[in-house]
Amino acid sequence: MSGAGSRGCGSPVPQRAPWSLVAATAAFYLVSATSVWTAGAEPMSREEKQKLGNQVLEMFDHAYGNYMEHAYPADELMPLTCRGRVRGQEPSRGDVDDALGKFSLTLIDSLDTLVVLNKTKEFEDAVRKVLRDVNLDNDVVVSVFETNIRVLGGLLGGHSLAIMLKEKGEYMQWYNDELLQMAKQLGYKLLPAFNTTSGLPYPRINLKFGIRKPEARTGTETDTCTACAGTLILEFAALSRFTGATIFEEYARKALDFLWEKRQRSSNLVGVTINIHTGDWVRKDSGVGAGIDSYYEYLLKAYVLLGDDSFLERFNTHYDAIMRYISQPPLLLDVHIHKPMLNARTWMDALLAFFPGLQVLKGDIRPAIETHEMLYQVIKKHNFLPEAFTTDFRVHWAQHPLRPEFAESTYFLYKATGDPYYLEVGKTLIENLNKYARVPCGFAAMKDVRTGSHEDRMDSFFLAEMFKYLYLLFADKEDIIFDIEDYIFTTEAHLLPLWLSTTNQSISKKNTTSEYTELDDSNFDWTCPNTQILFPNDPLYAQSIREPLKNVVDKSCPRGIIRVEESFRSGAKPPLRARDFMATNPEHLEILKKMGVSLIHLKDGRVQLVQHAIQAASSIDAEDGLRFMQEMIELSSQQQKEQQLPPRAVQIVSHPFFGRVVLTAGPAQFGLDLSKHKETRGFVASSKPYNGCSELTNPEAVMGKIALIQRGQCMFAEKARNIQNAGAIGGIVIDDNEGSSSDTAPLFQMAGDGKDTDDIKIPMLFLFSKEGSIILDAIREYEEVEVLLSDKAKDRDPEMENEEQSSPENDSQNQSAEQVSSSSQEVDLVDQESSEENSLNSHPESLSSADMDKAVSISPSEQTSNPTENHETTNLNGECTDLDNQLQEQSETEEDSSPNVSWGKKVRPIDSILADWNEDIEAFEMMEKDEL
Ligand code: DMJ
Repeated sequence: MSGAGSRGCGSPVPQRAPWSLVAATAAFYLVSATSVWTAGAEPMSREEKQKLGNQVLEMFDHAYGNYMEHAYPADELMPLTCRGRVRGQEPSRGDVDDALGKFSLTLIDSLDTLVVLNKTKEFEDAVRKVLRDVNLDNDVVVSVFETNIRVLGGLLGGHSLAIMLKEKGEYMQWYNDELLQMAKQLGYKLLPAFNTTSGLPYPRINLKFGIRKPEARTGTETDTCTACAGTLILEFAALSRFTGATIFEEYARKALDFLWEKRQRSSNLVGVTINIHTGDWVRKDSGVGAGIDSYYEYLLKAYVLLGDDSFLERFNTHYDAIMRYISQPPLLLDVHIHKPMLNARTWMDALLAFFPGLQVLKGDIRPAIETHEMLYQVIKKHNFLPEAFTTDFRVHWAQHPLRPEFAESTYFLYKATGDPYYLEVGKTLIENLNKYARVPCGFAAMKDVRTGSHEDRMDSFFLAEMFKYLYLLFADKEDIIFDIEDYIFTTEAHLLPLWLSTTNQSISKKNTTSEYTELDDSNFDWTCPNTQILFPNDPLYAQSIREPLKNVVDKSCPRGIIRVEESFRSGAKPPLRARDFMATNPEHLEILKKMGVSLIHLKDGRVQLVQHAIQAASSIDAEDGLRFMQEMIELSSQQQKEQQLPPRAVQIVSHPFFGRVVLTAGPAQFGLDLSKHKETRGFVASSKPYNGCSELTNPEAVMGKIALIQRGQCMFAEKARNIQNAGAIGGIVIDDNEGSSSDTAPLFQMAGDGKDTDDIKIPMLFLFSKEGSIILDAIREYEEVEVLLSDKAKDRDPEMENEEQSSPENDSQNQSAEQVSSSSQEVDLVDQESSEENSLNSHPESLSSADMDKAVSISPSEQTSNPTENHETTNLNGECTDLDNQLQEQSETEEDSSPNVSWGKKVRPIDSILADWNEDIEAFEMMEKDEL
């Protein structure tokens, strides 16, 4: 360990020091913790660890097996419809699809996972398939970043372990660097992206045609994210060092050098997006999550892998800034790079969950434990980490695409502390994945952690990362066929051997700058070596740090918001706060003008704000304008959310679905409110006429059932009345727009007809055509289909699951299911069939600070209200309001919020179900206040 410590502090570079850093850190902690552990979390027996490890293997088989059987050679598995996702054959999901290059992405991303999981035979087969089937020359535009971390990284990880196995003498004896050759081919395909004056790569490239040719359909972009430009060095340097072709490492270093030069000099922070031609920061907000995350990760890991001190010095400089401004333990909050005491937002994204793991590598354990603990409590509240959550731990973006970052940090914290608590955390992750995300054909991403609804999506990183980290968490050294500490994990958890640090070093040290900030170690306890916290003698060290935070999510006053207010008090606030703005106040208009913000009155009564920084009176006024616009965006989006009804769930509960398929449904502004009343359960029946626009001719068929009605030709309320008159207990309106899906269209709420709709007593939900066809297909196949309409999916009955697992129909159970995915989190459009009084809500949340020269539209009623006062747990004076009791009550009732409802044939007495559900209703009402 002394080698690691002295190395990190700038003494001569020992040849294999980086290796020592990784291996020795982990080893020390394991020894100290396992030998003297006395109290705290109970140690986990070897049997239990093995059992959990085996469970991970079984889960991997389920995911990988279904991919290979039903999706391969497509890039990804669509686990609800049980088929491959082929780009161009599915509705576009926007940027997410840029990871798909028709190169069997999931197979390549899974290669080294197979070896880690001791599936050597399967690895050998998989490599043969890659060599036989994968084409890297497709006419498809892909993300340079994603292709690098997933495909180049996957090929290099596969190569690294292939040569390791070959050397062992049993497997892969035929292997002759073929994966490396493919990696090199791909590397050359990515190089044209670097043809910019800055050396920062274009964000996208056409695998066949490169960048510029007209047929490339790319090369016109001006911006890229910092992580996109700064997450290449590990793969590119490994490629150079494996092959001797230095150009790759040179290009990646040049991009990193440029980013380093462009850091904001007074704060030492970087923004989220940068202009690849001018180097100007396009988005000047800065955090450790989306858009920046792996830039920091790669600086530290580049030092570990390549033995180049300049990377460590850069990392330390940034880390110092992160800990000064962004880290507000246990929170990590984005700030502005020029005014780093000013928070840029009041929510955090799920990607930052990797950061505690990186802090472990850095040796700064205390904040790692704190942030990890906070994240774990968010997970315990919502089963998964939502894509974004507020500083008071409400859901901000409700999706969860089975991201591995939290598992990654859990693994590294366990390695560092040896605290069995982290094994229990891993066990919870496994349980939640099996309980909520497992479907018959793989694991489905969560579309909404609140409703438990699924998305027809299983990203390749789930196999590349999640199973690796979970398996390693429970594995002892002898469970893995090689020494994991001889390797470093890339951001996609691909393994690169540390011996590369001493191979083909010819280009090390070129192009490095020497401007580093002299850090004043005296004020910080994250200096290196950190004797204070790196070698805690107390085996209960981690627990003692977690203890004060044990109720942070449910009970404490979020510090981030206080800090926003403090920073405003300290003079960084814009002269006019968004919440105070009144479009009729001449003084306000004058201030706006000074800040370069103009006001446009739209015909529909809304006003639109547009900022042109160059029109501001001074650069300070321009910055004030920027902050004002950001505040306005947050305010406006908050208000929109308040006006929206949350999405609802349609859960198919009858055989052979048993509650496993959960469809996201749009609510209605009339009829029974499912968030306030118990859910409605019943068999479905199509109404006649199908559009439900006149008296039903088949009342006997829909009586006591949930009627299916097609959208169109009359108002939603009219349909509801007609099915209600026929005796239906609920209705599902299915979109008549064929192929529509919540993948590609935002959900909306069905509006009334402008008249009194109190007479409508039954619940009504809306499904897009693809989701609706899942139910229609099920009727065709199984005739009797029972569904549950609710605001949140219910747990499945374990007994039913057992029955189901032994059923031969298990495999086909879900194959008729259709896509339920969406990248949009919004539920705010009012249907075109609604009355004119219901105007469309705008989508200010889709504006980022990068869009500042665009516009924010606000409705007149929004101009003076103050949502912050209603919802944040800190009031505007920065004082903590007392929500403790309310939250306590909520957490108590939440314990029981998922009763075991019987799906399918087995029926519980209605009284018992009602008793359970009444508790749920109370809990949900409480939750609704808090987060929906
Ligand atoms: C992975 O592809 C990589 O970890 C990347 O750096 C960001 N996160 C995704 C998974 O969430």
